Amino acid sequence: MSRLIVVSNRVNPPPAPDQTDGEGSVGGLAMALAAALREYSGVWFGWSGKTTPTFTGQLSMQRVNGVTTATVDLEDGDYQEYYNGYANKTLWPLFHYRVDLTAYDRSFGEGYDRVNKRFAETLLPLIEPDDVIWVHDYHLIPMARELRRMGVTNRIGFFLHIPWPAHQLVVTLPRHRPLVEAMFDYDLIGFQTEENRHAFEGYVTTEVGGSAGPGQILSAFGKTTRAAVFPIGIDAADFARITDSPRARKVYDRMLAHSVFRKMVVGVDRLDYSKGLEERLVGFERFLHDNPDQRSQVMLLQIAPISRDEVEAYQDLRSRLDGLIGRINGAYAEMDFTPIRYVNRSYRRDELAGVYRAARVGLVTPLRDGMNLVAKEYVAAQDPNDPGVLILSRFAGAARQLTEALIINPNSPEEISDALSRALSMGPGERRQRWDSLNHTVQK
Ligand code: ADQ
Repeated sequence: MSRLIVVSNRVNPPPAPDQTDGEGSVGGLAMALAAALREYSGVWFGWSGKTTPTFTGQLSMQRVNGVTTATVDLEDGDYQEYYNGYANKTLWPLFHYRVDLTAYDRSFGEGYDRVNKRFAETLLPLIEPDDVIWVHDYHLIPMARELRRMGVTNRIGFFLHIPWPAHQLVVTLPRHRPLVEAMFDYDLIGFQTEENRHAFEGYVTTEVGGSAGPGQILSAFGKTTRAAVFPIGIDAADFARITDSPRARKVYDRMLAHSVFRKMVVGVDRLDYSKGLEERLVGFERFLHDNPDQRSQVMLLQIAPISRDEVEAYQDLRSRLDGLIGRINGAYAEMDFTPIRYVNRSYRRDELAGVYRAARVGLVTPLRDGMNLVAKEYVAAQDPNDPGVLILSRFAGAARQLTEALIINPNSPEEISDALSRALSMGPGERRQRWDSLNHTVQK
């Protein structure tokens, strides 16, 4: 059997379900890969999370929870230009439709190419002839190009965890063409949704005169690749299992005890501008304003671990959120109660499961999201006899699959407010019916 070599920016060995999540392991990619990597023998290669004054290319190999990891340190300048720069200040905002936050510095693009080349050179000695290489996400788009240049002929696949944006956005990148050409060095490209795949195909056919053939084959730049849709899932059975664990039950009991007879609405997101946190809070504020009779019966728990804190846009968001939450709590709090509980830390998976289960409503309102695994985790953690209601943004990839959620436009505070009213008053029959269908999808 051929080995699997997974390449991603960060390497997070599969966490045991009861393992405390460290800062680095919060994120959808880590959780999703953990499940896949347990099944295959192979290597997980990427950045160690550490930096050094100059690049050494020194590989550090470890075996953790049944998976071999191989990591390399980044040079300080590379970290700024590749990671904080091109990945998190250029591609991330642009691919989430935030042209206003996108930085187009040339040095970032150069750092990005340099790091991809360095990663490829470091990985090269580990590759055996039959290995299948699977590269993840927007940090590493040129990885296959660099490997091909070094003569690697193995099968290489790529999965994009974030959206592929509309053509008009892609072309705002000064070097969009080489970036897309680099995608054609993969044998297979995976997208989260048909909409994303379609946008990619649109770029290829209209911008560079490529063609789309049968079997999802795309041809351009004198090369062919296959571009298909593979919506990412969660290990749903495992998630349902940990929801039943003693730790999860304890958290569940604690949440009920501390919600003082109120129904809990929960949000769980990395603190990121793509997640629509401000819009969610304004929607909740609108709900409190429009429903005075409900004010004493509901509370919002927002868990938002700090993310990419070296990037200014994230610091700005954080202070805006602090202000907004202060304002809403100031206006609607009682002496013994605040409507919004806001927490900036990570939790263990089993603890999160208990929180999800204790919440009558899961409120997931990204402005753009490749998929959104929190929506799926919320569903998987519900009590089949008394499930909660998922409110989900139409702009999350997950909305294409989880059609029985209450689907909303997060830009509209009224829609969020109305969906909250509806969810909080929904009877057990409708809740069960919707959940059965959602859970079927998540399990599948
Ligand atoms: P993310 O943007 O990180 O992922 P998401 O898919 O919601 O978003 O995954 C977040 C993960 O982090 C979930 O597993 C969640 O449980 C975990 N998490 C969040 N807050 C936590 C906390 N406080 N403590 C512990 N764990 C926490 C990217 C893309 C998504 C895509 C995934 C997978 O942006 O669109 O769904 O990759 O492809």
